[in-house]
Amino acid sequence: MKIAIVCYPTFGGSGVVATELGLELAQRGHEVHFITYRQPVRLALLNPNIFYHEVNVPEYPLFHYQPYELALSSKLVDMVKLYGIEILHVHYAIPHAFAGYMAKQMLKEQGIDLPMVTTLHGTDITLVGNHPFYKTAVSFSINNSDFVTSVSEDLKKSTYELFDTKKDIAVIPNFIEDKSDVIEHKCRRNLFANENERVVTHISNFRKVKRIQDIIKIFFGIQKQIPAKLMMIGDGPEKADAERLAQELGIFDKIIFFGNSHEVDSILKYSDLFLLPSETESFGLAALEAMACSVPVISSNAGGLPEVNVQGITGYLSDIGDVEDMVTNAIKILQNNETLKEFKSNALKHSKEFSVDKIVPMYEEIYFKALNK
Ligand code: GMT
Repeated sequence: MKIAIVCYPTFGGSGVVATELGLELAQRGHEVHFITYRQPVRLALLNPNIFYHEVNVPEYPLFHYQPYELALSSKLVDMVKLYGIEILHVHYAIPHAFAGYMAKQMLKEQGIDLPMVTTLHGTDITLVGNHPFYKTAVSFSINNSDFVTSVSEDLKKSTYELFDTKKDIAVIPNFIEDKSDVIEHKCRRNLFANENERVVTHISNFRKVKRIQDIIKIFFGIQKQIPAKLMMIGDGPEKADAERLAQELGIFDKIIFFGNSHEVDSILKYSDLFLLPSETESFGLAALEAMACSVPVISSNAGGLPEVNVQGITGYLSDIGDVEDMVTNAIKILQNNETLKEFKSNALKHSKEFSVDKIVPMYEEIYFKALNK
């Protein structure tokens, strides 16, 4: 099949899922065209089945806001015609599904029927999409997609609760590739932590929903009882406040702020615990990435997290903001080597439920249906 993928090219989860999906589809012999404003961070182009088409939005002083959707929908039409693309798969409803709909309409006028699959990722529904300024257009885009998928049961439920739609939504969980060949660099661990210290890690875009202050507070509680270091990977608006809080609590020297890193897997490989106390999380791909590297998870029980992190098996879940409970649970996991080993092994085992081989065929099935509808 010839598939166009539209996504955000940044470090965010939806862009990562879309890129990994495209790469996997290309491995399986499909022709994949990424259409977005910058080359996705995880996209390597050394594959004859992978194409990247950049959407350019020329700056024009008359426009207070440059019309990205217009440029995207035009590019989609041009690329579909040039390459004979058969399916459009948009990740993150805003504004991709809306631009996709416009492209569909333009193509229809030219006798081309382009089926559109929209994958909802979370904040496009629960935070941004739900804003009254966007809601009407998001409802419209969902209702006018040929197929809609969501990354968790919880997100599906929220979509029905928040939007005026009766559209069938197929739940296709996020997936993770096998990480067994990622090498555990003992020497790199030694750069940041002593032998006797546990390594606790967090990865995100440091937005408010991630409750970054809770992470610092949880770590504060952990290191009072067990020698530990905290690895903070990612960047975003909450980082400065987190650094300040760490200083106030006197633990700044026990925390490494890496910023956005391409070393995520290798850091996870030497981590002992992953923290994700988010306010809302449709799925929690970062938690799954941690589990695939044998790292148990302390998370909140928000959104789709209970579909990923299994209470008492792969980690623990607590109510949002219950820092004390999260510290207690973290200590339960970290306090002795035997328990830690068991949680690590459970985390890895459970991550296999979300393997590429189990999940990617679910998307292929939707594409076949879309082509034959
Ligand atoms: O919040 C993020 O981490 C970024 C955001 C995005 O749109 O890229 O992530 C959302 O999509 C991910 C991939 O499906 C999910 O794993 C995240 O849980 C989801 N974020 C939220 O729902 C807050």
